[in-house]
Amino acid sequence: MQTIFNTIKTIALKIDHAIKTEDLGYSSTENASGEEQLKLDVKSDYIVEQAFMDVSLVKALVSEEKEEVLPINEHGVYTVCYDPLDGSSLADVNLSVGSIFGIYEGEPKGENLVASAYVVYGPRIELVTASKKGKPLHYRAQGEEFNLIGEVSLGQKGKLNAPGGTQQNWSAAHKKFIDSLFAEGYRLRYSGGMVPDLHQILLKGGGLFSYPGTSDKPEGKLRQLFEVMPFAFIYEQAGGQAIDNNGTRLLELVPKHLHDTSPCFFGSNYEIEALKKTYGAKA
Ligand code: P6P
Repeated sequence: MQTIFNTIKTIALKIDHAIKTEDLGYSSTENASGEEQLKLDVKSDYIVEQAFMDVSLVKALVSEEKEEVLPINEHGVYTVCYDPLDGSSLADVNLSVGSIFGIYEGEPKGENLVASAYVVYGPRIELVTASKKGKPLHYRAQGEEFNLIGEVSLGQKGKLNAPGGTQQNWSAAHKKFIDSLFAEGYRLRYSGGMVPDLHQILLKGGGLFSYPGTSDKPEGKLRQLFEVMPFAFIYEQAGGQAIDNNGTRLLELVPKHLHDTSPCFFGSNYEIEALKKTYGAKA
């Protein structure tokens, strides 16, 4: 797996350079989810594809920016599902954005996720990697080197609340729950970038990130294979929980299509248990 993580480090440096130097305008194309692509989305996807092209362990790539699976090596072991530049539309207002990677052994589904990683492109480039052994590991780039900062561990209860989705389209139960956290003194921390928002909760000891099913997006907005499950893996390895609106572990999801989404809740144990209680089984 280290070969794959090292490839992600190379990718991170190249995408960071692209963010800092390339055109932030829109291309004339759309991704598989019908979202208009930035030139940066296309460039970042190309950087990832080229980097993994020569990694013999990789059987195939699944990108948020591509409709279909891209076969790489028929003798490979892992399918890498990735969002090359999540929250890319935030780049032109100079907010942090990120890349997300899920590494699956066999059919891409929750139970086959064996490792994941994400990169945050902010004031510094930061990387978090996770495998089935031990806590996630947090790295910070210094020039071309990624220095290990330490293990990532979620507290039992946090202070941060990152409520996603258009509030006027939340269910009454969801609004009641989110307001109850604020009434307990939680602080609002939501940038609209999944990667920095979840990174902040992980590093600041805990809290809740939620992107529920809403009246306009009943199945949520975030994609199972390359956004939801890679972070679910990291949150669980860090000692937290990650569930859907039925209270099911996100790592038990089996997507029917590559670009399926899911309502998702990531957090420390206290917040997730409170969520389950408030909603009963259906969150
Ligand atoms: P909303 C960015 O477009 C993204 O995919 C995630 O990074 C982020 O968490 C979410 O959408 C934000 O969506 O509807 O709250 O603006």
